Amino acid sequence: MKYSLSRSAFCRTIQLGELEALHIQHPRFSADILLQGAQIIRFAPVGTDNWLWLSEDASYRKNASVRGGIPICWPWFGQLACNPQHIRSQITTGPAHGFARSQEWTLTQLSESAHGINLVLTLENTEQTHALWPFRFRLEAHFSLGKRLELQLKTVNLDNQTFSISQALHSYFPTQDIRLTQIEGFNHTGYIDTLDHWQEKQQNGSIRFTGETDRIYLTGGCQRIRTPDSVCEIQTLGSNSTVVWNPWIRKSRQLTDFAADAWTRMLCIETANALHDSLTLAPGEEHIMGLSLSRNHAPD
Ligand code: TA6
Repeated sequence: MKYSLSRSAFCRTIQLGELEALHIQHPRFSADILLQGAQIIRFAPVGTDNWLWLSEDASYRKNASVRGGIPICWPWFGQLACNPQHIRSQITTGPAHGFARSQEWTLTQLSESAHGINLVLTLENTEQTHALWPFRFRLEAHFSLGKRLELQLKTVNLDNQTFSISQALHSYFPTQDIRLTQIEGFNHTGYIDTLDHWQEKQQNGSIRFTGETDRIYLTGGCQRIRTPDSVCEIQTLGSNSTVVWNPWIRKSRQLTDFAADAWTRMLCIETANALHDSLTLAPGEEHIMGLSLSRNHAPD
């Protein structure tokens, strides 16, 4: 059931290129969430810049993910062929990162207060999705925006058969310089290096970037992005795998809507259920994977 914005104090719909977005102007923050893919592309508490990175070359087209913010990768993460057998075996082919990010979601809940806003965007199976992935499902993106950015993605199996998924909240973060950025929270954690024959390796200390980086860390929990001028903390829920990605110079040239030097100003830390951490849901079963972002200024 579509929620009407007619009585909303802080939310209205706007048009960005071919796409419709929820534009939120709250006394404490502003935000923009695309209805396509339930993709939040901007969250800026008063007095701060966007906590999320959004490509300056981003285009807003139907059926194409927008470069930045938090794309929702579902019902598989990455290339289908790189997924575990029980996920690959459900269908023959499909787009990288699944189809949820290119579907039109519906605003189904909204509550507003002086402290912030809670809203839910929902996607249910359609003929189009069923042709791609033959299962009945409900997907709910629960946003809780205020002092923090909280996003919880709930998958519900509405079918009479079991299905398996992998998924990720493909969060893009800004930095003044990736070469002066480090990620804490993965010390002594194993990771799969997708750029080195998917070998398992061990992380020692903080993650630093000296080249193209595309790793699946075998843990969730509390992570910290330390950039030259801020510290962003990510608290995850229902996730035991995290993708860390920066395309660096060469890969950047292969990316859509991505300036040649944009790699210096962004990184992705993606809360996931991937590989060993993928999920199998029985009929009626549900799973919630989520993140909570908070941010403060780096100590001088
Ligand atoms: O999450 C990392 C990754 O899988 C990279 O390998 C790269 O493909 C990136 O996602 C971007 O994918 P996209 O389809 O959004 O261009």
